[in-house]
Amino acid sequence: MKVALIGLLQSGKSTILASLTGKAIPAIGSASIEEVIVPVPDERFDWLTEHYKPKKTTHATIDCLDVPGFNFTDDHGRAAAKRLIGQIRTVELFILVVRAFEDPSVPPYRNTVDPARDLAELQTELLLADLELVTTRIGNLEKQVHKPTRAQARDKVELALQKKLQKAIESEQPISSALETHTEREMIKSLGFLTLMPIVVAVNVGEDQLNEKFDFDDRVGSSVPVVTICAKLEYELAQLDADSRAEFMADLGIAESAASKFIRSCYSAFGLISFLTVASNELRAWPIKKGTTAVDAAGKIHTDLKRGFIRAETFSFNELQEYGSEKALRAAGKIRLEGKDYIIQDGDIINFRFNV
Ligand SMILES: Nc1nc2c(ncn2[C@@H]2O[C@H](COP(=O)(O)OP(=O)(O)OP(=O)(O)O)[C@@H](O)[C@H]2O)c(=O)[nH]1
Ligand SMILES: [Mg+2]
Repeated sequence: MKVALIGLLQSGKSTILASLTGKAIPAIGSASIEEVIVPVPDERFDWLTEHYKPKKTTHATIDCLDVPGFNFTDDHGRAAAKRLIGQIRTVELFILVVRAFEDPSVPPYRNTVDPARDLAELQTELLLADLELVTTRIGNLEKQVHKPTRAQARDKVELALQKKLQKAIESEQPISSALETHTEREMIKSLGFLTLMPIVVAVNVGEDQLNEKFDFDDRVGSSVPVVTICAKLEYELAQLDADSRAEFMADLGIAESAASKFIRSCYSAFGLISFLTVASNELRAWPIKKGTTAVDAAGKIHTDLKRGFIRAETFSFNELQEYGSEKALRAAGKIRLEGKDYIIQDGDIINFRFNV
């Protein structure tokens, strides 16, 4: 999965990413997009590592783009933002990072800290970028539909659709709200509309705001996950060794780091689950879309596994924990031999049998 962290200047995007990787924060004011690979936290891993003692463990990862902050307050900033926005149209999820923390040493965007206003500005800019795209497309299609080409009928349908999308944007609605059918979605998929992208809102709060609730329903609708995160604190936590971190978190009354909550919310916003494999001394988590069949899941690992698929030897992590060992599971008849069309469940541990 590829996601982009976007936001206004200095909202804490790079610090959030550094807290997810444990690596250093890159210098402030970078002008180019950096790619950061973030491992997906999975509490099952610790138990499984203890149980199987594999030589190697490989977490599922999320490919995150750290996009330099947008500054829409002047022409130079707008031009830079436009260029950056052009480079993130192909990701699959946007994380909108807005600043709520007060800190006199970090000058706020437009001179005041106001997450709701910043979120509104970001969304308006995304809508404007889409409006530009839609308008250009309508211009082209209007010329094209008069030509008796093979695509004429299709062009007419698309033109009507684009006009509908234009209306939606003009009333400040995202493109996603105006699409009614799968066919419509397919028709415009390749254009890379920004407001078609699923989003997660990350509010970067101060240490004294950890329990504050932020309600942006009137802006983003209630289906958009909103997570609060104190990037600075999370970054400091990430620098500690595991024991001190656990102690520190217990002191603060935190059950799960906000960073890991944050990653999980991206995972679910994107409809992803993980299945696990234990083979050749490697424990590995594989991210797949909910609803993926066994044969397609096998294909994620290797095309040979898909081609020569015989059966998926499957049990769930929870059952393994309950019964204590694979041997006990086998004795209890809990190891299933699933066929090609079996729908993989989150936490399935799978050994693919194949023959090529
Ligand atoms: N007090 C406080 N400062 C923070 C927090 N998060 C980030 N900062 C500070 O804010 C400044 C900007 O943080 P970055 O993570 O570089 O923000 P950014 O969004 O990546 O910035 P640009 O890429 O330049 O837009 C740095 O000086 C951080 O130390 C926070 O939660 N609390
Ligand atoms: Mg940055």
